[in-house]
Amino acid sequence: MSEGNWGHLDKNQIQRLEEMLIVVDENDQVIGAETKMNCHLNKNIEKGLLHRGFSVVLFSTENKLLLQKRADTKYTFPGSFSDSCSSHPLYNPLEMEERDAIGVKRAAQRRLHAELGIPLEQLSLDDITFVSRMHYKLQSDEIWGEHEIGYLLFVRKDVTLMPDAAEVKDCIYVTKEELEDLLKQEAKNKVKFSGWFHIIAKFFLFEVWDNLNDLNKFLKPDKIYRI
Ligand code: DMA
Ligand code: MN
Repeated sequence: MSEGNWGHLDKNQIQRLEEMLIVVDENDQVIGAETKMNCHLNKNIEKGLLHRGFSVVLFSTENKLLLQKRADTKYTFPGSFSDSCSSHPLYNPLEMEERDAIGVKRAAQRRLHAELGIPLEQLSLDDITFVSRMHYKLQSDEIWGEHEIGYLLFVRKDVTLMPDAAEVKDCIYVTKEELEDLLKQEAKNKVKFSGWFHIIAKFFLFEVWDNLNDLNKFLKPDKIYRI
């Protein structure tokens, strides 16, 4: 594999490629398990391999959105701004429990703690709202990509942050106007955003932002948006 696509990964990221993820069909039914590495190789995605993931959009009580800038060592979209925290539930009974998306919420709580250092006692499973699911396919580079049923999760809480530099390069809270500004800067190649953040921004984020006190109309747990 060429340096640019593989050589930027550090030991932590290489080791995490061994995690076992949940392989699903297009209706999000579990059909097996596969390593994180195999799930994210374009050559397997081209054959249809699909897995379960999640993205958390966390808003402060002042209505600012928490963005993270991914570490330069991430396998996909290194150095890019993204939602507050995205990752994958693992292939184990606790994170596969489907009632009220509780397994995915457990995975989100685990990663919000690991990546952003949010203390577990500050963020309970009840603080996490499952909004809906999106099915999308994205290329990061020639080698790596995403093909997921992604659970969109919403949190509105003031939390303490202590980001892990091995995962997160920077964390910022933005207003809607500041995010619009950053997205304009991307057009000038000054900053980058992850591919899935663009999907979330286009289909949910700005509308959700205008309705932070009443999310009910967005809650569609049985629907899978095909993007
Ligand atoms: C991937 O996030 C998940 C989605 C929803 C695109 P990530 O690459 O940060 O995941 P991980 O924590 O497994 O590296
Ligand atoms: Mn993924």
